[in-house]
Amino acid sequence: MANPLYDRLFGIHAGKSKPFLLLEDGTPISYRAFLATTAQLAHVLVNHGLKPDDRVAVQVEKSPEALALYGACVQAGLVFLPLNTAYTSEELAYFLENSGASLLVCDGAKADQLRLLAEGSGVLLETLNGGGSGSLMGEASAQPSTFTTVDRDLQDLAAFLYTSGTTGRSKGAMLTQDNLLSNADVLVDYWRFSEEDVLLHALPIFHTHGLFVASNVILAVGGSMIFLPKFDQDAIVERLPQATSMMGVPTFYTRLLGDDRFTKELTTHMRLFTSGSAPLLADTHRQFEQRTGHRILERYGMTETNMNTSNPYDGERRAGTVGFPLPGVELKITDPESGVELQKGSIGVIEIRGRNVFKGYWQMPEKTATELREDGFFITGDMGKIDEDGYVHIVGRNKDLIISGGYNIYPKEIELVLDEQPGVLESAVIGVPHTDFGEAPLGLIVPEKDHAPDLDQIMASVKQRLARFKHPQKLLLIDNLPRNTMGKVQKNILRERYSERV
Ligand code: MLC
Ligand code: AMP
Repeated sequence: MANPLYDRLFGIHAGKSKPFLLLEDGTPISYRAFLATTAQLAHVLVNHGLKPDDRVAVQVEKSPEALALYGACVQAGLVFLPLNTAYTSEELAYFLENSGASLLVCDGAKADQLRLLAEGSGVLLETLNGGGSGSLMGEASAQPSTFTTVDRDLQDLAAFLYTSGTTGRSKGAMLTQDNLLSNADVLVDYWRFSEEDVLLHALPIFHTHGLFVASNVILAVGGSMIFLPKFDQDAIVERLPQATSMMGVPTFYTRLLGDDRFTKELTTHMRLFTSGSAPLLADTHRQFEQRTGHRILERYGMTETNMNTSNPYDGERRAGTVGFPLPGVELKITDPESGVELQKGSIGVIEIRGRNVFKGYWQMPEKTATELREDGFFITGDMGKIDEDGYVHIVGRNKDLIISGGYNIYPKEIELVLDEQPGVLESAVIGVPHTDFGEAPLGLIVPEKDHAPDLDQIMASVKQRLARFKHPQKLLLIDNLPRNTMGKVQKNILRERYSERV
């Protein structure tokens, strides 16, 4: 028996003195040291009585120790459940309750606030701060630096990543070892990663992009990562000369293009820039090429599927497209109503099948059944087409979703909060263009008859309950919501009417 994900991504690096992580201040962390921390953390987890398949919820700042905690969960056969640091206690309460997590690891600054919540749900609590201090590492430092890896099968669960839904309830996407490993292997080949690579890593590690696409790929080849706590333009400009490759969301690239220090000279040595998680404007693609001579390689993925398509490494990287289905990934375009496959060139829903596709939503068999077909195709909810040359284009979404700076926001979640407010009859949240984040939410409120809801009060309530990135840019009072004959709110009309009003 073995543990394929651990053995292939982590175990093979045992004893290596090569730097795995290069921290912001230049400190290198070798593979050997990283794996020792991983093993120590694995001991702490099992000493707490955690058993294979138990969930470990983690809401901490990005740090080497946080990444080692991912490795520790894999090594001990536990399910890693990373959470956006922006989530409020109310949001966190849902994730703990829904996932049935056994342990919550949080920042020390939030511990008092979360202790009650954790105790109430019978969840153990440990702290891990951005600098690596806290109770977790305190316990880990006393543990042996080797750990007997727990046996796992490729079909066993490795991670839960929560993704919001159109009903406003988040769903835990269950990802297996095979989902993660097969995708990492494909990306290594497709994007030509090798142990010579030094990836500039400025993404958060609580989502697919920063955790699986970036970190798993570098682990798979034994390369190095310049591991920045967050996207910081000064740090990027300073560290780019030491990197070979960088992965980002479109906001990274539009921000860099707005910086005079980001020159051709700074990037000449670079091998690869990739973009994903949100649409990269064709204009940004062109401007980037004009400035640096590099064509950004755009790819398309999802929490539920990891990476699906990519522009080619050697062939033409076409602006405004997400390239071709990756090897081993089947992609078809179907009619949104009938599910029948459409011909080349027609616009329909993108469906995906392959080893990359998740196992289903945790304890939501009905939701799983509506999105994951019995034949294995996953209905992404993205609208697209395949052109004459086989390139996939994403032209819109068949799901009510806003993507802001690469973070997903389901309007329903905000609408539920708005609808509860005094004097509010109903509401609609739409995505409007935002120069930095691509899109941002705007809240439209219809007051009850003869009421004048207090918008400041409502905004304060939203801020208390929902993560910062979900806060509407603005709230507007309007007379009524346009509806079609079926009674469905016509958000396209609202977008046309109010996009200019932010
Ligand atoms: C930060 N803020 C945001 C925001 N990020 N608001 C809306 N949308 C966002 N994405 C808030 C901050 O809290 C702050 O609030 C204010 O906006 C300005 O912050 P900032 O300092 O300018 O933002 P910054 O911290 O620099 O963050 C922006 C960012 C970050 C783009 C660098 O959001 C980011 O790293 N995004 C990457 C998301 C990602 O990894 N997605 C992958 C999902 S996986 P205040 O109140 O303090 O002013 C996936 C699958 C796939 O989608 O295909 O990859
Ligand atoms: P998430 O749930 O955070 O994994 O977000 C997945 C969604 O991001 C997809 O369903 C797409 O709508 C969007 N997405 C990811 N990559 C791209 C891309 N390159 N272009 C357009 N949309 C993208």
